Amino acid sequence: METVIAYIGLGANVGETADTLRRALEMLARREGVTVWRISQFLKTAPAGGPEDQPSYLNAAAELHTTLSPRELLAALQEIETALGRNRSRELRWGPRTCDLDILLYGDQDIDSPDLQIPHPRMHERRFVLEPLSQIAPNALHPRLGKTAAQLLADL
Ligand code: A4P
Ligand code: MG
Repeated sequence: METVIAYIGLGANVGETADTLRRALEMLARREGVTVWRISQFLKTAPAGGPEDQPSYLNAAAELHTTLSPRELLAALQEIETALGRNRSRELRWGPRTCDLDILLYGDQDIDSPDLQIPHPRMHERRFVLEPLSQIAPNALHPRLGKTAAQLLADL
């Protein structure tokens, strides 16, 4: 099976946020077919979008080496979000959440289907994504925009 390098974004702004991110990464690392290769610092960031008074976020990015398909990886991330107490039915769009795990990049794949878009459609406009991603992978290439994470961050 082919191993692909994928990058994920992690975010939390409810509860013990640092604990949540650590536990999410531990659960991922235990998952068969996933190696957590590199982890950024946990960065405190101002909320982008959503209700005005929501708490600040803790954000991070991680490099995974994985034999899971994009959809298998998405399912694994959603399972972990749920295990960490995320309840989508009670959430506002872009509102507070215990744990949000997004696939940012999956190799050089460009996927645009209703349930899954890779690269993540808003990653290039978000400092809270590009800053941690640039820490671990400044040269990671956005396949659609043809720019690296560091270039996209500099463009903001
Ligand atoms: N989905 C499609 N593509 C992907 C992908 N590449 N990775 C679908 C993960 N999921 C993907 O996601 C909704 C649906 O997106 C999923 O069912 C999946 O099929 P969600 O996580 O339930 O909803 P969400 O988190 O509200 O949406 P999304 O798009 O993850 O939200 P954003 O755009 O990431 O915004 N401010 C700061 N400072 N830090 C943050 O982390 N996060 C948000 C959430 C807003 N403001 C923030 C932060
Ligand atoms: Mg999400």
